Amino acid sequence: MKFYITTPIYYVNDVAHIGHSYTTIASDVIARWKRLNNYDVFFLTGTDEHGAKIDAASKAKCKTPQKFCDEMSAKFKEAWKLLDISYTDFIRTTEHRHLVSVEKVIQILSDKGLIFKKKYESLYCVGCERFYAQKDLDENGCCHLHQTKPTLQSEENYFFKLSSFQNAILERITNPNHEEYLEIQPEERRNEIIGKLKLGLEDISFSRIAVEWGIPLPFDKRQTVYVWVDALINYMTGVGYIENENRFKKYWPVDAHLMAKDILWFHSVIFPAILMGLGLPLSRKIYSHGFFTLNGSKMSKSLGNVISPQELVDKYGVDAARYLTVTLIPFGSDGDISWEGLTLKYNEDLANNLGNLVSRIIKIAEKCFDLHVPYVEQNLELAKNTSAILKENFIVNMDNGQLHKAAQDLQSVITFVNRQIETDAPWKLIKTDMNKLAACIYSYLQAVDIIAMYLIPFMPTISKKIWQITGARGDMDEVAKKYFLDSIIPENGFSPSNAQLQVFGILFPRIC
Ligand code: ME8
Repeated sequence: MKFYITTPIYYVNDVAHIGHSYTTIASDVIARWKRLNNYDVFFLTGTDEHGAKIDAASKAKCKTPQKFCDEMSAKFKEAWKLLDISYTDFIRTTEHRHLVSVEKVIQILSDKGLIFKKKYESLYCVGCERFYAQKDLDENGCCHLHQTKPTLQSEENYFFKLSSFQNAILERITNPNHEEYLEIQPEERRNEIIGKLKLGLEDISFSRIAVEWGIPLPFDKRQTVYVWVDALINYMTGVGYIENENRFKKYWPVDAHLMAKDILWFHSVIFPAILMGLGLPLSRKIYSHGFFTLNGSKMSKSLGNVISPQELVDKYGVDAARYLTVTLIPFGSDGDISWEGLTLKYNEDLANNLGNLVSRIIKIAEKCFDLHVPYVEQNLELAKNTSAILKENFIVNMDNGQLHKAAQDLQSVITFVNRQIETDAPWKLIKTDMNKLAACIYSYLQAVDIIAMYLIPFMPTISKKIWQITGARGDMDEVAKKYFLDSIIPENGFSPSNAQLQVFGILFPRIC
């Protein structure tokens, strides 16, 4: 089965910070989880490079827009490499393949009579790259997100007949039995969209006359395509809309879009309308997470108020940075991030719980059996219980994008195994019953192997390290794929008796 997942394409006027990282790591965790569950995954991310905002940012740096975009887009790629993001493709809206796609989409919509010319006057926020009605602004007439006053713009533009799709979109968002049901998570956000949709839809301008840095309309080269329309089409270009028809047929439609709530409207209303206009199937699911502040303030590079991927990795290491970023704030809620909060979670979940579990088992195995636990009895009870608990909760939470809950499930099971060790008190068995001690360690190792397989999506490198430490057999990804397919624990366990265990430095050193 195929699974097509996307992040937003990020504006290149900014560099990646923990907000962008959250969406991208969350998408990566889901993509890796689906791969482990034997899906053929296409994972798309990229950069949004046209429009007035990028044009202005490039001018401020005295660079041509293209050069500016090349440099900034490369920085996003570097950030995702650093965070071990396993994307299938990285789309840039200034690529030729995208230009061809956008031209084609606009031409089809125009040929179908869905595009018309109209004189228009409204308030435009360059930060959001969108028009606002006065009622959408705050009491000072400012945009809620940027806290700036939109400027009045008056143009003759090409409009899209968005209003004609109102009922069709409502039907697809509200009726789970509709064959093109578009699921929006969480419920609260879905209800907001439905409420807004019920108020009615106005036709929307699809072109700009005053913005040069964009893709010219195929039928009127004096105007460029509105940057949001250009941007949404990336999801089609990325899987080969024009350049690779077979690939497009294989992966379309999108199975999961991830983003924050700021851009949900575009994905749940404008994009579906474009797809319906083109006669293409709609995306299946949208996960919309909350918006994060840092120490109570908006994150912004110019305010010096950001946490960058590099800072995260320097402090916690790659895998811990990934884990902390996506599990600190409950999915769907807004939240405030701080270094203190991240470090607290690091120490609790990783140093004290997971790291301690692996280290105490290996220490006893080293001390008593020189890292080869002899064959005595293959007790898989603990592994079976671990497996059962995770199977029940973790899978559902992952499928609902509730990554913080899936991580809590993992933590509970790690605590469960740690408690079992307390109950068995293996340090007392050293003096009384070496056979029982060997059986206990064997059983802990199998439970840790199961935990490590569930950890793969969050911590692709450390999970493999744990697999080596416990002397587990076979290529971990392959073993995990088989295990997730049939949930069967091999008769001899994953780490056989007498396997060579490995000592290691501290997996997660405590941070003060
Ligand atoms: O909107 N908290 O790009 P963008 C949580 N180019 N998530 C955050 C965040 C924060 N403080 N800051 C950024 C655009 N994000 C368009 C998208 S898609 C066809 C076009 C994340 O660079 C979050 O995913 O402003 C949010 O939706 C996205 O970055 C906005 O990125």
